[in-house]
Amino acid sequence: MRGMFITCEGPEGSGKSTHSRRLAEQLRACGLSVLHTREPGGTPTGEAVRLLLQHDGAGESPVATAEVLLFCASRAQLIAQVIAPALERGTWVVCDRFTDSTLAYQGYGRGFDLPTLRALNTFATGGLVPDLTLLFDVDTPLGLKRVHARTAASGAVPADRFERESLAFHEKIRNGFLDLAASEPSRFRVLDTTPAVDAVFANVWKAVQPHLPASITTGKAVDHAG
Ligand code: T5A
Repeated sequence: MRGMFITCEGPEGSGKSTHSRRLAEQLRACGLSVLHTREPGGTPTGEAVRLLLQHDGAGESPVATAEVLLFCASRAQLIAQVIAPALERGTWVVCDRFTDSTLAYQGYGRGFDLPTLRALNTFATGGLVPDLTLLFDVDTPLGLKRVHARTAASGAVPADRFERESLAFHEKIRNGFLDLAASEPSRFRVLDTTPAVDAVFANVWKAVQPHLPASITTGKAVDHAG
């Protein structure tokens, strides 16, 4: 049986990376074969593209059109090399960002029209659509505060190109994601990540549980203490 394809989306600092990793662990604890991956990245080509996009790895910032195409290039490689084969062999895939990020950041954020971006997404993915999309939503200043605290704590790593964008840009992204979720309620589940991580994860699990195979009734809890 084909695996389930779950994407985790949201603005900066919403906690999608934290919760997508934890979701993958919890699903594995239920006995499922699970692949956790991310965009941009997830393949050698994708990780090279990530460096170009986030840290001006070529020594210059990509122009907005090149930015769209680079995200799509990373996505095409990830689908062909990793996601499609995994789903085909029955592995569940949890992906940290996917096509909705292009609509939110390059569409609502940068101002490209959504039909063009949707066509490019379809070209890159061959039409693959997630079975379930978890939208991690947080008040914009709180999300940015979390990201800045993490950057400060890590010392060496400078804020990336997107993290340096204005508050107004990040507000557009957040509202864009909420619009996308409202337009496709059967695919999206919106999760407020203002509460502490454990409380948010309980809601993540509630959203995913109905999709578990009938043979799996309850997952062995993963101990996150320490
Ligand atoms: N992008 C991506 C596009 O523009 N177009 C596209 O098509 C795609 C695919 C990717 C960038 O590329 C852009 C969007 C992004 O700007 P990235 O490094 O992957 O860059 O950045 P993000 O995806 O934004 O990842 P972040 O790690 O910055 O944010 P997350 O995943 O939302 O946050 P996370 O889980 O790492 O948490 C951030 C901090 O908050 C804490 C965590 O411990 C961590 O320190 N935290 C919480 N603290 C308190 N309570 C909670 N509930 C918390 N949840 C997390």
